[in-house]
Amino acid sequence: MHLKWLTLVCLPSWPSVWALYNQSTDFPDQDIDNGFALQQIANDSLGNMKLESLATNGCRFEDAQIRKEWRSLSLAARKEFTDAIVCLQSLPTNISAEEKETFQGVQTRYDEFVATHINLTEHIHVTADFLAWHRFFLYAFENALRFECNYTGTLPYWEWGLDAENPQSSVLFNGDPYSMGTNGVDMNRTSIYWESQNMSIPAGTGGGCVYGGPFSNYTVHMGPIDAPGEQPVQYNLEYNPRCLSRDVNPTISQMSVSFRNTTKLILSYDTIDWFQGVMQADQRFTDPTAPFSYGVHGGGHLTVGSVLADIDTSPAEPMFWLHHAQIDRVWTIWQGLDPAKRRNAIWGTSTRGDNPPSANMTLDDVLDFGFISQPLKFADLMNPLSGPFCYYYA
Ligand SMILES: *[C@@H]1O[C@H](CO)[C@@H](O)[C@H](O)[C@H]1NC(C)=O
Ligand SMILES: *[C@@H]1O[C@H](CO)[C@@H](O)[C@H](O)[C@H]1NC(C)=O
Ligand SMILES: *[C@@H]1O[C@H](CO)[C@@H](O)[C@H](O)[C@H]1NC(C)=O
Ligand SMILES: *[C@@H]1O[C@H](CO)[C@@H](O)[C@H](O)[C@H]1NC(C)=O
Ligand SMILES: *[C@@H]1O[C@H](CO)[C@@H](O)[C@H](O)[C@H]1NC(C)=O
Ligand SMILES: *[C@@H]1O[C@H](CO)[C@@H](O)[C@H](O)[C@H]1NC(C)=O
Ligand SMILES: *[C@@H]1O[C@H](CO)[C@@H](O)[C@H](O)[C@H]1NC(C)=O
Ligand SMILES: *[C@@H]1O[C@H](CO)[C@@H](O)[C@H](O)[C@H]1NC(C)=O
Ligand SMILES: *[C@@H]1O[C@H](CO)[C@@H](O)[C@H](O)[C@H]1NC(C)=O
Ligand SMILES: *[C@@H]1O[C@H](CO)[C@@H](O)[C@H](O)[C@H]1NC(C)=O
Ligand SMILES: [Cu+2]
Repeated sequence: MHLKWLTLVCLPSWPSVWALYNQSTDFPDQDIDNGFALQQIANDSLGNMKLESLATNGCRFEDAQIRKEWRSLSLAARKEFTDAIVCLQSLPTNISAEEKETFQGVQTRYDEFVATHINLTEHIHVTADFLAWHRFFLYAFENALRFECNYTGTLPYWEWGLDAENPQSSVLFNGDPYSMGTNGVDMNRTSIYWESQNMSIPAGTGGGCVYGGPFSNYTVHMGPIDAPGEQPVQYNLEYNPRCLSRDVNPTISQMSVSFRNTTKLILSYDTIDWFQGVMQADQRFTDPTAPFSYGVHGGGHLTVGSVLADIDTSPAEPMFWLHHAQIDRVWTIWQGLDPAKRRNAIWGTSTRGDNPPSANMTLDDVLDFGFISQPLKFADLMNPLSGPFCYYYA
C-alpha cells in the first residue's frame, strides 16, 4: 500500500548489519538469545547517562524515578498499577460539550488518551517525532495515574524477550488479580486478513474477549480503525462500545521481538533514520539481507493482537503502556550508548512515512498533545533525565 514511498525517496546505502556489535562487544550467541547481552548494553548505556547527567543541567540521577520490568514488581505493586488504570477508566472526562461533538467516543478520562492518539495518528507514527511524542505521552499517563488515581509506582515496561517464545503462557496474561488479564477467548482462526496492509497475517491463540483479570469489565469505547480482521468504524472518533479483545500471537513474537531481535536493532544501526525505521518496519528502511519483519514496534503490537494491533486505537488496550515503555527503553538504551552523537538525533517529517510529503521536522518544532498537555518543544523531549522528565529504566 505504501509502496509509493519507495519512489519518493533516494535510498541511503545499506548499513552493515551488526557493525557495532562487532566493534564493541563480543557476546556468544547464547548470551544474545537469553537476554544477557541486552542487559549488559542496557547497563553500559545507563552508565553513560549517569555521567551525562552530571555534565548537563538535567535532573539529579539520584532523584530519578525508576521504571522496572513487570516481573520485578511485587504482586501488590502490579495490582496497584492495574487498579490505578481501572480508576482512570472510571473517572469522568473533562472535555467540553463542544469538543464532545467531534470526540464522540470520549466517555472517561482514560479515553482522552485514546482519542488524542487516534486524532494525531498520522502525525506521530513513522514521523520524526514518533519516539519523542510517545515518550511524553507515556509520562503524561504515568502522571495521571499518580495525581488523579493516587498511584505510588512508576510505569512498568514489558521486556518482550522474556515472553517471545510463548507469550500466551506469560505471567502477564495468566488472568489472576496480579496480571494484565487473560488472552482473548480462542476463536480458532488460522489467519487474518489485514485490509490496509493488503496481507494476511498468521492468527494468534485467542481473538475474542478478555475473560478474566483486572480488565474483564472494561469497555473499549472507540475503534476498530485499522486492525487485522476487523471492519473499521465509519468515523474514527465515534462511540463504539465493545469488549477488550486479544489474540496473543507466538508466531509473530518469535520472529519479531526475541532478545536477538531487540539486541540486533540496538547494535546494528548507528543513525536515527535506520534505527527508528527498522524498529517500525518503515518501508524506506528495509535491509534486503534481513528477513521479513514487522519491527519490534509492530511486533509487540501484533503479539498482543486485536485492540493492541490497531495502531490508532491501541492505547485503549492497557498493554499499550507496557509495550511502549519498552519501546521508550530501547530508544533510551540506544541513545545512551553514544549520547554525544545520538542524544539529539532526529530524522524525518511530520506525516506518516512522509505521505503526504511534509517538511523535515526540527528540534525547534512544537508537538501537539491534544487533550493531554499544552504543546511542547520537541527539543525538551529527547532525554529521560532532562526537560519535563526525570526517570530511567532499571
Ligand atoms: C560480525 O558479526 C556477525 C555475527 O556474529 C558475523 O556473522 C560477521 O561475520 C561479523 N562481521 C565482521 C566484519 O566481523
Ligand atoms: C554496570 O555498569 C556500572 C558502571 O556504570 C559498572 O560499575 C557495573 O559493574 C556494571 N554492572 C554489570 C553487571 O556489568
Ligand atoms: C479539567 O479541566 C480543567 C480546566 O480546563 C483543568 O484545570 C483540569 O486540570 C482538568 N482535569 C483533568 C483531570 O484533566
Ligand atoms: C486519592 O487520595 C486522596 C487523599 O487521600 C483522596 O481524597 C482521593 O479520593 C483519592 N483519589 C482516588 C481516585 O482514589
Ligand atoms: C474452538 O475449537 C474448540 C475445539 O475444536 C471448541 O471446543 C471451541 O468451542 C471452539 N471455539 C470457538 C470460539 O469456536
Ligand atoms: C493485494 O495484493 C495482491 C497480491 O499480494 C495483489 O494482486 C493485489 O493487487 C493487491 N491489492 C491491492 C488493492 O493493492
Ligand atoms: C466485574 O463485574 C462483576 C459484576 O459486577 C463483578 O462481580 C466482578 O467482580 C467484576 N470483576 C472485576 C475484575 O472487577
Ligand atoms: C528475530 O529473532 C529470531 C530468533 O530469535 C530470528 O529467527 C528472526 O529471524 C529474527 N527476525 C529478524 C527480523 O531479525
Ligand atoms: C530533509 O532531510 C533530508 C535528509 O536529511 C535532506 O536530504 C533534505 O534535503 C531535507 N529537505 C529539506 C527541504 O531541507
Ligand atoms: C486533533 O488534530 C488536530 C489536527 O491535527 C489538532 O489541531 C488538534 O489539536 C487535535 N486535537 C486533539 C484533542 O488531539
Ligand atoms: Cu502510537
